[in-house]
Amino acid sequence: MTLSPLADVVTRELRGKVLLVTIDHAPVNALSADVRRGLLAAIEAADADRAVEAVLIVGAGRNFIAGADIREFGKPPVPPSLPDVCNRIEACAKPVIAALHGAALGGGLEVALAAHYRIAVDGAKLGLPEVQLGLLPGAGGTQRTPRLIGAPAALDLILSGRHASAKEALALGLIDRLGDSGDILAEGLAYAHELLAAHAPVRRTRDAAALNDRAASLAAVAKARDETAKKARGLFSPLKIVDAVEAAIEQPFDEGLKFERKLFLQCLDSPQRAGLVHAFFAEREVLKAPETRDGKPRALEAIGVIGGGTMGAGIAVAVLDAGLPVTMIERDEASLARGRAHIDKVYDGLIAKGRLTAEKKAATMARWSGSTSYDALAHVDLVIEAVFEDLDVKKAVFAELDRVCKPGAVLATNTSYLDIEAIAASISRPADVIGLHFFSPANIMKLLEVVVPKQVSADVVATAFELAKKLRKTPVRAGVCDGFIGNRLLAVYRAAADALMEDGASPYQIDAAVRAFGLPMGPFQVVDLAGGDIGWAARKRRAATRDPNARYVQIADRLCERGWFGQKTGRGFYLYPEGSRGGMPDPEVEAIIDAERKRAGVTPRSFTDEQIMRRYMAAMINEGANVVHEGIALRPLDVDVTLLYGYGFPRYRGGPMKYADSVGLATILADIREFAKEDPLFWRPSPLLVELVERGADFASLNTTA
Ligand code: 3H9
Repeated sequence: MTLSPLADVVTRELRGKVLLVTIDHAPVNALSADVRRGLLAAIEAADADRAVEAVLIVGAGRNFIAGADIREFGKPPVPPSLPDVCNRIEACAKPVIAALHGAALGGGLEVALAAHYRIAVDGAKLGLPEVQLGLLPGAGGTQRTPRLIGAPAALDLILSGRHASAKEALALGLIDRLGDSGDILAEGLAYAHELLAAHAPVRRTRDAAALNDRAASLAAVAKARDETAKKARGLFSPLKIVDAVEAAIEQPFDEGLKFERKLFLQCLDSPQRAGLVHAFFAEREVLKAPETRDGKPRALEAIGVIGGGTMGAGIAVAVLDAGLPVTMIERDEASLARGRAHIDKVYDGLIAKGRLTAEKKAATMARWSGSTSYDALAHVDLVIEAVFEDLDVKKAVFAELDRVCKPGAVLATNTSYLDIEAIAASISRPADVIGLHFFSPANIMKLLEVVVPKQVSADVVATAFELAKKLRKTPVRAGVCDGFIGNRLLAVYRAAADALMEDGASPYQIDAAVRAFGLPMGPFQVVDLAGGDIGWAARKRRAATRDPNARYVQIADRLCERGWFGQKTGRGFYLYPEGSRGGMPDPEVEAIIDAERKRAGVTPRSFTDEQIMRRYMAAMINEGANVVHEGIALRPLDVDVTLLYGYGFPRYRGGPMKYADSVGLATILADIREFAKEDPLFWRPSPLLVELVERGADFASLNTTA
């Protein structure tokens, strides 16, 4: 065996007449500089060595190649570039075969496309997911893919970023052969020897003919451009992808490659790429809470859910969908029937849309059982309580759980703000108590705040993270405080929005500015969707402890006093005429706001959308800094993931803390100090923000592994 002198992440070994080139760069064989150098050297060596008649490229471990090394983005480029490596592979005078298993994604698939023949085995995932990172395939993917499989299929693959199975890849013409054993090396070698025996020629994808029907290809581009313009919602790279594929049709291969490179570099430079790459790593980092290292997950075979309201039923559906059995507890038969009906409604909706069959529903519901007696929970491993938000009610539930649950059962509360420490302290096994804060609708929303009281055992936290994995949720570790991470930020940026409204901006302008920033809905639309009564109840609850000197905008209360709770009552901040889903501005609401301004002695002034967003984001970021400062969130990235997965924050901005870094913390702090001139109590700079600015540091510097 000859080891490459340059890097042992790529090894070379002559197997008969075939040079076996193995990429062995854990964890996922990403194409970092060493790998690129090793690949280039291997091809040079193959061309120079008369004993070599063909080259076989394989990946060691679970994947072929997961793509470019994402950690290199934004750093100075190190040669050789991936496009050069791919071109060199394609130019090899001897047949190059790529054998694909596991991930063959992004640059990994581009390496395979530069090879002359491709074989894959079951379980392989082929795709060009660059769009999800704000990029486009930048190593020939936009030029070779359409030449190989045609413009419509290439556009679909590149614009969606989805993974195709080996079987689909064969049908598309992306690979030549589907190996039927799981042994990728044996399959690859057998294929290489077969090609040699058949004197198979070097066959370059750049010369492939799938774009020969020029008119049809251009029509596909026009259609994709149209659809992308409608769907892209502020994203930069999708339209560049369409342009690059168009160049594959219009220009000679080498010109097309140059054009692709130019567009790739533009995407690489964009803040959206930085935001999306941050989100990619952040959503993996949140999984590494300290307790997941120290604790060992307990069994998770049977789950109990207390309460069959919207939340309880949503949680039950999430658990059932993960293949686990659920025992639901309600206080009487009628409530239990309502709980079951809530679950039926979710599944029947899917059946109506053709996304579920009646048989599948029946099989899923066979895992559901209900009872009005807590004794039915004696066997469960984990219980999630989702009853009325009242500390005494919850404590009564936990007393029952303490009585009936087996030793070691995890006892979780879905409270969104109550003191979990107090709940834990009220029973005999506080180390088993944890918060699992789901977001509504619980079977759809990806965020799960794992709220960790002081006395809880590490095993219980590890079990919560394991549950999140089974439910395909994104868990974020949070400490105990009013609102945890997400709702605590929400309360503050919502207060900033209320102040803006009383100071002169209309709720409709504020919502529009927030949407233009990239969120799907503005804060007042969210209130109307969730139900104004919920926030009203919380405000009344807090009234006694509210600082009498703090500004309190009463506009929402005036609407609630009229019974205008939003969509469910047909009006809130917006009007919802019969049958309409989107709201309409309501002149009566504007009149109420005017009256409130007068009552509060405020002379209304106008705000630009930019001024609105500066305040809105400064409030969010400042409170984000506070929750990190207090240890409620482990790191700024935990705040980012919470907002991305639970509150619709645009992924391409990476989250509020990443956004703050991109604006510059000194600018954010200067804004806060400016706003503080009007309301110093509300705009108190977070000590963490001040400290970071003084040190010239950013939030990213705190994003080390937990
Ligand atoms: C591209 O290719 C651009 C080119 O077109 C042009 C260039 C000129 N780089 O997800 P996991 C890490 S853009 C660096 O937990 P799984 C990951 O952070 C790229 N690191 O495993 C994690 O690290 P840690 C296009 C990477 O089995 C560890 O590997 N490619 C990369 O659930 C395990 O990851 C993509 O977008 C990378 N490319 O899933 C594919 N990928 O342990 C991105 C992963 O420290 N990757 N890591 O937390 C994936 O989709 C999944 O990771 C994959 C494995 C499906 C491969």
